[in-house]
Amino acid sequence: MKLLVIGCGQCGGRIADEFARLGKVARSQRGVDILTNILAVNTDVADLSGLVNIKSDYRHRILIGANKTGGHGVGKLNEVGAEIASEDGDKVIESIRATEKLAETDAFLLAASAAGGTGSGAISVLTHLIKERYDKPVYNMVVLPFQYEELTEGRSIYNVGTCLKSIYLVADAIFLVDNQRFVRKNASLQNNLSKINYMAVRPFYNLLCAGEETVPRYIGSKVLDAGDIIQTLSGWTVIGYGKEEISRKAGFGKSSDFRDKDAQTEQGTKAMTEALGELSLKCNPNNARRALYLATGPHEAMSMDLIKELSGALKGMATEAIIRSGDYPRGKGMIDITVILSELVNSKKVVDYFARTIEYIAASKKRQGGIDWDHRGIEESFKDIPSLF
Ligand SMILES: Nc1nc2c(ncn2[C@@H]2O[C@H](COP(=O)(O)OP(=O)(O)OP(=O)(O)O)[C@@H](O)[C@H]2O)c(=O)[nH]1
Ligand SMILES: [Mg+2]
Repeated sequence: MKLLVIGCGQCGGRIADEFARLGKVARSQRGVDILTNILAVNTDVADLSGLVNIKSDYRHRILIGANKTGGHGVGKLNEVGAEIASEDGDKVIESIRATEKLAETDAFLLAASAAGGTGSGAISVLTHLIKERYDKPVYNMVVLPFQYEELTEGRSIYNVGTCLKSIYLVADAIFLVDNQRFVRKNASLQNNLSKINYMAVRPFYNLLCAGEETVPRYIGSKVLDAGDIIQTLSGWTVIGYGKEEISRKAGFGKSSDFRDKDAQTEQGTKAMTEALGELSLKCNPNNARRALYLATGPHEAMSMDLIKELSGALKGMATEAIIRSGDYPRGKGMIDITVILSELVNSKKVVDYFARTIEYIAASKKRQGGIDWDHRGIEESFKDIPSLF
């Protein structure tokens, strides 16, 4: 599957940069192209300059709203980010049009943080703009803030609420990535951020490569291609990745001893358990209506027994989901699993953001006097969360 990735704001730009790095790895290590283009859009010159892997010309690093912000960002006001994106959105469309391999793009992926200003405001506007012009799925990847940010800045909750509402109205699917899930103690924030970006993007590597292979020995017995992924992705979505080394005990599939086969399937299910434990946002798999997994490992390890076992394990967790799956015979000494849970019907985290945004709006309106906010239902109040486009 080939993506055209667009990063919005600082966080989104860095995530797009990580995709660009992964794209280079795919090309050099596997000889496949998984991206048709990578763009970064920002109101901030310094953020754009800090990127490493995205081409540095103005068509790939797109500065918007320079006349309004002087190139210094929008200072967390996501409605300003949205306004600038709609004024300058044609710059992004121009860059998309200039993409040499645009026709090969299977889907767009736009990334941003929900709590900031530029990315949080721009992502829904740009998604809408792209959807109006191209008949391809447009996915979003949205990063949720750290707990300390929520506690210290009321405004960030409001940004998250308005961003989530707006993207839900336009994007075909939204990958949720929770910063707080990835916090590792004893590391500086900057290191954490790069690590989080790596961990958020890493699960896409095999997923995107699998369907692009042309060498017969790397083509699975059940290929997971763009069609399967597009069929799976809908609404709120999470992604996870797990890996397990194939121990000597399990051999490398060459042994016909039944105990070795057994050990291999056991390692496969361990990797599946890890992937489900490391989802980009904590959620109950029973809330997913669609799911997908890809098993990657040495040719000999990709047995029907393994696939049967893995499907059973996922079905046992995501009981309400239609499950798609594939195998990808590539790599050595390791079985790794990528899992996607999609069309989540109930995410506590998302519902909480909406509720807190409504509280935030109610509190600020109450301060201004007027409406009896204490006696309004959630349905009625939901309408009061402004949409950004
Ligand atoms: N995972 C991850 N989160 C980030 C990164 N950079 C910023 N964030 C998070 O993103 C939020 C802040 O949003 P930014 O992306 O910096 O904001 P922006 O879109 O550039 O908007 P303005 O700077 O306000 O114009 C906070 O919740 C940060 O924790 C990053 O590289 N990775
Ligand atoms: Mg910024």
